[in-house]
Amino acid sequence: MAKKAEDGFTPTGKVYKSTTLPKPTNKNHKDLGIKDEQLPLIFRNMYLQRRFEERAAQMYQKGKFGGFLHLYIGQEAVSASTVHVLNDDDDIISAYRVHGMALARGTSPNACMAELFGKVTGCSKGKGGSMHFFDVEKHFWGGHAIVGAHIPLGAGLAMANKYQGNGRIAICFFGDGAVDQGSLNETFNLAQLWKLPVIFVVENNGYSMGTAVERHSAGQLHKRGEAYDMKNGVANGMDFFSMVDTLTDIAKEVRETNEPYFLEVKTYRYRGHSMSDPGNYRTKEELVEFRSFDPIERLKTYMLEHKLITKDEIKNIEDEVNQEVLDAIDFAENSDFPPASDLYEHVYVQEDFPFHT
Ligand SMILES: Cc1ncc(C[n+]2csc(CCOP(=O)(O)OP(=O)(O)O)c2C)c(N)n1
Repeated sequence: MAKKAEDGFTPTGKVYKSTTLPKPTNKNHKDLGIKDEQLPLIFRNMYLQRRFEERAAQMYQKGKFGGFLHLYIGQEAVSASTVHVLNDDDDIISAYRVHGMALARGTSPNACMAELFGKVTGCSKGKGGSMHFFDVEKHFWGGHAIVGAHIPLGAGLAMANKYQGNGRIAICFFGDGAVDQGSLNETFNLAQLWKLPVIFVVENNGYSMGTAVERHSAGQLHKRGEAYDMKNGVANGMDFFSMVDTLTDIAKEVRETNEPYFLEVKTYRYRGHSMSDPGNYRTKEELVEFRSFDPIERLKTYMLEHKLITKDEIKNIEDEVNQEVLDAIDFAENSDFPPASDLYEHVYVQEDFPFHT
């Protein structure tokens, strides 16, 4: 007789543990070539990402804007390290949990907040909203809401770079929910076959909506690369230094060899999938555990312990950022909605070829 269905097939009501983090690097900032004076700026940016989103959530709850709002809170070390390691003209493309990455890349909080509010001053002219932040001048290519759909675009950016011989690489982020999409497998095949300079990064934050990763994906995610002979590895996404350590080596290698790499970043999102998600699928203990690895607190403690900053200086940075975010809200509130005549504008790329400059 056939065996009765068990976990993974029949709903059990069991709460699954999500990600287990790999050990953080032993290297300090000097080992990683990070200058003393850079650290407060990195901290500032990570804090900006956090504060921006906390306020965005508040504005959403006040009904200042609608649609979806997916917060990146907890994952800020991933965006900050990416921007730290990559060159400014390397291409970044991401999924829909995207505010942190845009702010890390340098899109202004004003343009980001205005985008949430659907205002014409937003980074996508108010037409994208939360999931579709874009900043082409900063080589930031969004902001894509259909799970897995932008993975081929990431390879496309890399292909354009290789074709033009400009030395740039592309980095393409997606969530663990995207690893089982056909688009990933088709893209991996061509990226490896055509030797495209792209880093694929799965931000494994433990859950795809409310489904724990071990319930939706078989095996270790990064090993999916092995089927295509693609180099792959794992990094601790809750620790800025670990991410810098790993990404520096990968970026160097991808740039030199023109070969793709698949990195699994183990991280955690503190908030629900979106604003309407109460997160009943995980335990309070798990949340507390991951909060103890908080990437921003970790960097703050490191700087204090190494006497790279004082408590007063930290407070000044935090006050400054808090004000910057409040100013962004004012800016967004006082901006106009796009005119109706804009409806058919900017919905397709420019006419001149090649599109990717
Ligand atoms: C093709 C497709 N199927 C379903 C959805 C609905 N959906 C939106 S987000 C999501 C889960 C994605 O989870 P993950 O990729 O792990 O990203 P995370 O939210 O954890 O950052 C799903 C199923 C979608 N947007 N696109």
